[in-house]
Amino acid sequence: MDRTKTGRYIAYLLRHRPDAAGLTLDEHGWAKTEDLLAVTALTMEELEKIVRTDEKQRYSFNADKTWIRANQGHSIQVDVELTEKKPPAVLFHGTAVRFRESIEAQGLLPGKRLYVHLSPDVETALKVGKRHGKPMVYRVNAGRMYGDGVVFYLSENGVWLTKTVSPEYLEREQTDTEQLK
Ligand code: HQG
Repeated sequence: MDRTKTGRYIAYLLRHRPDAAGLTLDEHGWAKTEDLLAVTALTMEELEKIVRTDEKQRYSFNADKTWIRANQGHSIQVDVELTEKKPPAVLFHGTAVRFRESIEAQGLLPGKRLYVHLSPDVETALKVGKRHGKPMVYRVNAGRMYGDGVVFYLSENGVWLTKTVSPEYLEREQTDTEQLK
């Protein structure tokens, strides 16, 4: 497997389906490093390199590297001990144009994941949106949400997370998507 594919497989196992390879995660999302090495046929050096160089810093080891987990993005119920944090006044959410009607009626929902993922800048949000088709970006009035008592978390790898975003806090961001490609 090439490194991207291996990285995807690790994300799949650590966030969504550890059981697919007979792994178990503890309540905080940790898998035994030696078990992950066994099921991926990676050496420790290769796994360390993936963790170190992952472009989104998706994974963390514990201090002595005997355990590994995904920093965020889970669909299974684990408590990765996210840090509650006051968000910036504005955050962004990238999505696909085809979800617009539903999002503007229901707000942002976490879908299969545990949280709605929000980006600190438009460029990142656009990249996230492109994964789903023709992208569009919403500006999220995070400051007002926070003032209204909504809890935000910042993951180890800089993704802002919150349970849901109701439509009153959303505004379409006018971006020149061509220019930002
Ligand atoms: C959409 C990647 C209809 C939502 C990225 C999104 C991110 C609705 C899709 C991370 C909706 C869920 C997460 C509603 C939300 N009606 N559609 N009411 N509310 N949606 O993949 O945010 O590479 O679960 O807009 O960088 O796209 O995996 O979430 O389009 O940080 O590390 O439902 O995944 O990181 O899709 O992406 P996803 P996401 P990784």
